[in-house]
Amino acid sequence: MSLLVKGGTVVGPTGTQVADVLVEGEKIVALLDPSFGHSITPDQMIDAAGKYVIPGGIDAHTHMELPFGGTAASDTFDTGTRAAAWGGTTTIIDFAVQRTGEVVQDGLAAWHAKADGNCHIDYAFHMILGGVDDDSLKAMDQLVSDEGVTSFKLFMAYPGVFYSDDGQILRAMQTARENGAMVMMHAENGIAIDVLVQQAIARGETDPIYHGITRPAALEAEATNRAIALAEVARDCPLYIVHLSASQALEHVAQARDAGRNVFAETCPQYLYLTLEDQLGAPGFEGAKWVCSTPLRSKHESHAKDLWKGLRSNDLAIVSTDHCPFCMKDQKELGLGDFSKIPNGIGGVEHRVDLIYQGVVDGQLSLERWVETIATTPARMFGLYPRKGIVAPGSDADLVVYDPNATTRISVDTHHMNMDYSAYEGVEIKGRVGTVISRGEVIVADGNYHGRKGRGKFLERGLSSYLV
Ligand code: DUC
Ligand code: ZN
Ligand code: ZN
Repeated sequence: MSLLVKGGTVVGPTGTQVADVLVEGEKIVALLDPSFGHSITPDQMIDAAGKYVIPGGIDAHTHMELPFGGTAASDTFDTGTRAAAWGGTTTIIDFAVQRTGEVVQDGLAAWHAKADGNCHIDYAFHMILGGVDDDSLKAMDQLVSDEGVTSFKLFMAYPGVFYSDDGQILRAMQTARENGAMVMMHAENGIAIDVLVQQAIARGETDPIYHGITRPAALEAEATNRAIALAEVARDCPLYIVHLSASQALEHVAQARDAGRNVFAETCPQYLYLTLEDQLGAPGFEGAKWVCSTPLRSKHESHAKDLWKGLRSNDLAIVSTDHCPFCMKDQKELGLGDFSKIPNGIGGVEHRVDLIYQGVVDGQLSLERWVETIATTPARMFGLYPRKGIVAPGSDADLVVYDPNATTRISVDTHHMNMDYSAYEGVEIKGRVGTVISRGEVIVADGNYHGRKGRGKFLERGLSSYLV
C-alpha cells in the first residue's frame, strides 16, 4: 500500500521544504521535489498544498488511568490515545508505576496489561520508582537492558506516596549513570509543602487557589537546584526536570546547561497560558479544574514569558502535557472544602500540538522550533529517534497535515478526552490538525476518525541520543 502526501511544506527541526512525501506500508520511503515531475501513482493521495506536513506529535508525559488522589485519571489508554490522535499526537510515553513495596517489574506488567490492545497510537513507558532500594536499583538495569524502558521518574514531592529522599535519589542517579538511563524529576520540596498545606488548612484557607499558594516557586527552584546538585555528585547523571513552571527553577536549569551539564527540562501548555489568579483563583470551587503540580504560577510575575524564552533558547527542550485528567463530578469534587484533597492533574493531550502552534502564530517560536519541541526532541531525548520525530526516509510514517488557515476552538463540547470540562474552554487557535497518519494509516481525516483501538504498538526505547 503506497500513500503520497502531495505538495505540502514539510517542516523539520532544521528547516522547511515543499515536498511530496512517499509512504510505503508503515514507513516513509522518499521526499520528492514536486518541481522535478515524478510520475508516481500511489494507491492513496492526500493533497497537502498550502499546509504544513510535520512529524506526528510525541507527548513524552502522560498518565492514562493513573490511580492518584483517591481516584484514577479519567482517560483510559483507549480514550486518551484516541483523543491524542485527534490532536495530532501519534506517540505517547506514559508513566508505569512501582508503588512503594511493589516489585518494579510487577508495576511495569500492570501498565502493559492496561495498555495492551487498547491504544490507538504507538506508546512507550517511563517507570515511576515509588521506592528506591536494592531490588528496585537492580530492576532499573533489567528494564534498560531487556524491557525498552530507559527513563525513571522520581519524586521530591508527595511524602508517603511517591516521595524519595535525597539518599534514594542519589542511589538511583548513580545506577542510571552506570546503565545509561535518564532520571526524570518531579522537583518540588514536598516536605516543606506539606507543612504549608497543614498550616493553610488550619487557618481555614481551603479554596483551590491555596493549592498554588502552598507550593511556592521557591520550593520548585530549591528542589530543582538540589536535583541538579545530586546529579552532579552522581558524575553528571542525565537529569530531566518534568513540568517545570517557575522562572527561578528555569534559572537553575539554564545555569547547569551553561556549564555543559546533561540537564534538560520540559514545560507544559498550562504553564504557558494559564495562571494562578485567572484559573486556580476562579470563584467558588471552579479553580479545582486547574489543580495540578507543579501549580499554575502568578500572572504578576514573569513565569510564562520566561518559559517561552526558555523554549526558544533550548533551556526548555520539550513541551509535554502531563496529561492527568479528572472530571469535576465525583473526582475533583473529592476536594470540596479542602484543596489538599483535590486530585492533582490537568488533561490536555488533545491540544498540545495546536496550543504550541499558537506560539508560532504569536511570534514566540519558529515553525522549526514548534516541531522540535513537540516531536523531534522528545524522540531524541527518549530513545525513539530516528524511528519517530522526523519526516525522513526510513522513519515511521507518522505524519500530521496541519492547516495554518483553519481555526480550532477548544471546548468540552467537541473534545474527545474523557473529561467533563476543558481546561482551555473557548480558546481559539489559528491553525488546525487536518489529516493524521500513524505508521502509514490515515486515522484522522476531514473531521472523521478512522483509527481503532488496539492498532497502537508498544515501542521499546533505546538510550537517549540527546546527551552532551
Ligand atoms: N502532577 C500532577 O498534576 N498530576 C499527576 C502527578 C503529578 O506529578
Ligand atoms: Zn510530577
Ligand atoms: Zn506527571
